[in-house]
Amino acid sequence: MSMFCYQCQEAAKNVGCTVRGVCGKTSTVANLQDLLIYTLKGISEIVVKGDLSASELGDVNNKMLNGLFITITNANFDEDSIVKEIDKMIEIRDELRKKVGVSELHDSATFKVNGKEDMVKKGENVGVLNTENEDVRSLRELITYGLKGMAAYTDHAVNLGKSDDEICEFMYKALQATLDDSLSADELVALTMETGNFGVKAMALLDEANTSTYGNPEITEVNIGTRNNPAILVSGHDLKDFEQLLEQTKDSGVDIYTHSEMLPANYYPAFKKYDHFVGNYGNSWWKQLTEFESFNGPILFTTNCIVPPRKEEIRNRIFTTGASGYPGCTHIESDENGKKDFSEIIEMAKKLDPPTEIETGSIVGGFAHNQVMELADKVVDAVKSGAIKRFFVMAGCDGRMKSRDYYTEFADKLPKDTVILTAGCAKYRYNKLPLGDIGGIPRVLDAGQCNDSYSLAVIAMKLKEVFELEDINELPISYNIAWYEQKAVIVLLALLALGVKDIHLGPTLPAFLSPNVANVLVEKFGIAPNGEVESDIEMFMSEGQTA
Ligand code: SF4
Ligand code: SF3
Repeated sequence: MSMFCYQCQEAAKNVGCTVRGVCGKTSTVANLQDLLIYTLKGISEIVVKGDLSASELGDVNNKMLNGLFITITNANFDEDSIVKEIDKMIEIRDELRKKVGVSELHDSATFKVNGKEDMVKKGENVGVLNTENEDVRSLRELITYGLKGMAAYTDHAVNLGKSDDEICEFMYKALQATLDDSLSADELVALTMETGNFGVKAMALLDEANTSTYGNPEITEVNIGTRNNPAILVSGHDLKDFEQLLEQTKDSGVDIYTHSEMLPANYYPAFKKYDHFVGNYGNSWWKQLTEFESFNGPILFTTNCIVPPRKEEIRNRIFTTGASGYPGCTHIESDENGKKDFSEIIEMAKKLDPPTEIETGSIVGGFAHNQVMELADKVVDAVKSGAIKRFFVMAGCDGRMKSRDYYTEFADKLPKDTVILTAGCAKYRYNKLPLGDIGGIPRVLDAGQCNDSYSLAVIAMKLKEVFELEDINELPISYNIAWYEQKAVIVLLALLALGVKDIHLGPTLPAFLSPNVANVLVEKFGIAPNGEVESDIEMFMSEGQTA
């Protein structure tokens, strides 16, 4: 076995990738990522034992967030940039160690490596399987993956000037705890729940950062056709990068389109003012190789999900920034003030053909919490009159496996008096189906990116208030969530922390849940895998009560 990774839903045989990732990650990248995480755990031990506060750590917090983000599925495949990151983190770690002068530290806080090969070897010995007890391993990884998701959300907020020391301090504490052999399984379960609580805080922080900077998302008809100008396609999740590119392409004759998880940028008032922002091109992340081919112009990845581009011609048109990276693609760094110079992409776009149209028409979105609350009276009336019988939260991720057809079929076969609440790229499984509306309320309400799943929790909490219910689980809302990468893990933990029960999770339960840990989630929270479409719909429709 040259690597072991089971952090995403597409882990080989739903056990783990051991030779090369199904995602395309090489064993070298996997081992380097394991070492990067290990180094961050070492830093965390020094921070915790040295009693350092996040405020005195300053930029180290941001580097810790970025380091975690780099290891999220499909974010960064670039060995050299991960090596650089490890070197940087070891330097920070050693400086902190000198500063606090604590002794008796874990190997992660003191190990030395010399060059890439040495790093890979070390990484092979400090990864997931280094924890022998499968339940402890499962809980440690569940927490670590939750922290990766939390880091992504916090990192986006930081890019918009919002941070929260409490979140970072918790992250150091939790990272350190995953190497602490004295903790019992019960203590790790408690820490998992605390991770969910901080997940809610991180998502609220990002929501505040996005809406205070760009306004509240509003109902928007998004064009999915094309125009006849050269253009740049923007993928990933970072709105600050998107804004900078829009500004730099103003009056350049180059159009801008969103791809995959950047689609919700279309819903923000601040971006609507740009005439050269045309709409969305294409679908979910896993269809990118064919869609990039027909797009013709350059593509900017602001974060995950990258699919390894096999053709050199496409690789040459891909640019990465932030935590994302791919070998052979140009990476754009920011200056010390967070400014990025996108002129190379813009110049390339001018020389290339306009996009080839692959679809025409529009899709509707922009139903984040503020917009839904503006429609609250209509929604509440529809529930009271029985026009809406049940809501289905179908947020989360999409993936390339055939088993995900379940979600298309599920959405299609749901009774016509139900409404889907969604966020994340899971929506591409059904957002172009003609599902109609209920008295003017579309049957698919898209709140935005996976990063905006917080909106769905806010909507549920507000509805609970309006219907004067004691418990969020009394609402006529069912949760049928699709997961793929680690941001979905923090969304799940956040929902559990908010008291949501009976979440169905698919298309498979995570490989990193040991049978005992899965049992805890089943018994305490009613988590269940999905089954067959018809029987699942029947079961959901018969459960609970309408308000
Ligand atoms: Fe496998 Fe997923 Fe890990 Fe990639 S991220 S190596 S597909 S488990
Ligand atoms: Fe999608 Fe990668 Fe998770 Fe942001 S783009 S939801 S999978």
